[in-house]
Amino acid sequence: MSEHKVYKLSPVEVSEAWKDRAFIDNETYLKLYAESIEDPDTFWGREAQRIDWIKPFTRVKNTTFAYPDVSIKWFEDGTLNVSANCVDRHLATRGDQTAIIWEPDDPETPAQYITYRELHENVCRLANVLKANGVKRGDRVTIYLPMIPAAAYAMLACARIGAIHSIVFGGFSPDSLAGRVDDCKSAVIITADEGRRGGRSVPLKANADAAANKSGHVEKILVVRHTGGDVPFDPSRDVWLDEAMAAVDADCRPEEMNAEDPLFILYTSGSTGAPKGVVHCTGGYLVYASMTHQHVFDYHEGDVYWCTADVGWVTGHSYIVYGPLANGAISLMFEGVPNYPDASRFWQVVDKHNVNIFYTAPTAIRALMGAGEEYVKTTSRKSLRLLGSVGEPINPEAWEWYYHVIGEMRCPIVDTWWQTETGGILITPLPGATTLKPGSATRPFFGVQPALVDADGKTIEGEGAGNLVILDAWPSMMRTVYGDHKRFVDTYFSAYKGKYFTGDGCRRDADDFYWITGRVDDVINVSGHRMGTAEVESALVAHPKVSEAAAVGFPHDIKGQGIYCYVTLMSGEHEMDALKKELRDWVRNEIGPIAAPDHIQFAPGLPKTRSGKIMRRILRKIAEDEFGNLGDTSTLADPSVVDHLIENRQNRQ
Ligand code: 6R9
Repeated sequence: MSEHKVYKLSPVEVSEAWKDRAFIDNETYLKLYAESIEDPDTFWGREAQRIDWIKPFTRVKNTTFAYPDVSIKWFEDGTLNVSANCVDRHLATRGDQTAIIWEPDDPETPAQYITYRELHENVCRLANVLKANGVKRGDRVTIYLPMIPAAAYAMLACARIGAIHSIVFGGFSPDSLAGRVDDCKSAVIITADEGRRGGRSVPLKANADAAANKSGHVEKILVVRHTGGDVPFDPSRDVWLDEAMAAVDADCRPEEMNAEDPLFILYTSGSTGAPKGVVHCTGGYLVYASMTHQHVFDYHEGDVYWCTADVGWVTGHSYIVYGPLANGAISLMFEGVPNYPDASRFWQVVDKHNVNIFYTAPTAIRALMGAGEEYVKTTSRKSLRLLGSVGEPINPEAWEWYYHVIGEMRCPIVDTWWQTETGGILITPLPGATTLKPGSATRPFFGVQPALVDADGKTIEGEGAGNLVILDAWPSMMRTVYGDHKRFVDTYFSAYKGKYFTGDGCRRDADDFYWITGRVDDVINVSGHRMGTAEVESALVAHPKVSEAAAVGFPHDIKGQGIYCYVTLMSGEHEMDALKKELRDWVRNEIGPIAAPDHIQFAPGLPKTRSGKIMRRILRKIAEDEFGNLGDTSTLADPSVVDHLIENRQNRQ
């Protein structure tokens, strides 16, 4: 462990360039943090002025975590429009400045530079197309798009007319898409003919068709012509967006929305059941996304900022689109993958567009680290000033490589901890203010009160480890689970009454710095993507030959965690390798490639308690190769099951 290594990346110590740049030094951080906790109304009332309000709010914070009456409202009587904030208000000063740099999958295809003025026209036209197709304020619109500028147009067009978008990651299967469409009863899907990733095409329109046929709700599919591929088209239901956008007005009045009106729904995996529709609202979300984007990345006017996430995940929402565009930033959107055409691609793109701020996931860093330094050394990267990490704990080795090899000891690393539910970054260093420790997300952002509790809910003071909870509300937190407020309250506020439970384990060191250790619930984090074990299991048991299944995570060098499944077959079925492949493909088809199990082990029996509960703790240990340390097995109904599982465990990696 390199915990003892501490990087004092204050502006003075790192570089001259830093000295005059950072917005916030340590003293300012401590002062503002104290104010944000002691007097949130004053702090957030002032910070909220960073965005434009149509009708100013008179009340700032009105929140309670009291179980079961959890209620979160911020700026509740204010009105605004998110798209006006992200687009229109920049027109006077930055109309001709680039808003979005689009870098395509294929490096031979020219990049696109979309100015704020062009963004405005595209958003307005798409908004008018939505209206012409019957979308009204409050309606849900599903977006199933690749990483192309139209994804940002679609999000902002929904925000403009007060429709609620629900983005479904392009890697999800038709079934997963249909499930999400049905849950929020969305009558419109916006998709593209095809996506392009790593030189391969993704059949988005065909998937959307399959989902629409399965779902009872889809009335219209709006299709972006992207690759020009030959795709099925049903004129009674489908609309080519380029034609429709050319035919409507280039201006569209933004709807006046209440601060607490929903802005979007984003489905995410939890420990149980189907993915939850996390609901984020208008005012608090935008204030917080904008503020964190400015301060965590120390974003200054004219900086080129690149977040490599997909807009299908929350990181893409808050830190490719809403935060950066609210700040009038230049946001780079990349269609491709880190290793196509080869492992130099990220750094070539950095050089091509003179990227100053680069934000990616540990899984990408580890994969590129594995590919070797020669892919890095052929590039300059001189434009880089700051590096960010998100999605899972970054192991100190990957941190060091990122710091030394990519940033050449010039760039601070902001290890940002947050979740779909939190809407924005909650625990993070502030460059220029925070001493960095490789592997630690360090300290809370303004207004965030983390705490550690033990299994009984007792608060752990000072140095120690426990479950990470947040004690009070922050502006961008989720408001509810779409259509199921009780599930919201039960999932996040019932384990430790009066506190928001994150699902993460965490350690706090003697300097009060936080070290996230990973999920403590049944969520697996595969390459930074959340996967519920329950989802994988229910996909497996839907297969006619499977009687029972249990999925657990295991440590994986590149992906952080991999998926290991124990499968009991129906009697009479044979345990064959071909069936393992069939089951892997089955899960891939049911959920999407990110859920495909790394290992499947046939198990005639699963370890269960006498009351019939599967003992996942034991399955996890076996998958982790720690079967010398299985803990108490005395409550097992049939202990011999475990010996069989150990004998037949799969060789990993
Ligand atoms: C933004 C995002 C959330 C879960 C979260 C935690 C893990 C995210 C992290 C991190 C350690 C970091 N996580 N960032 N763990 N250090 N910097 O990733 O949202 O997809 O909802 O995942 O990811 O376990 O609970 P989401």
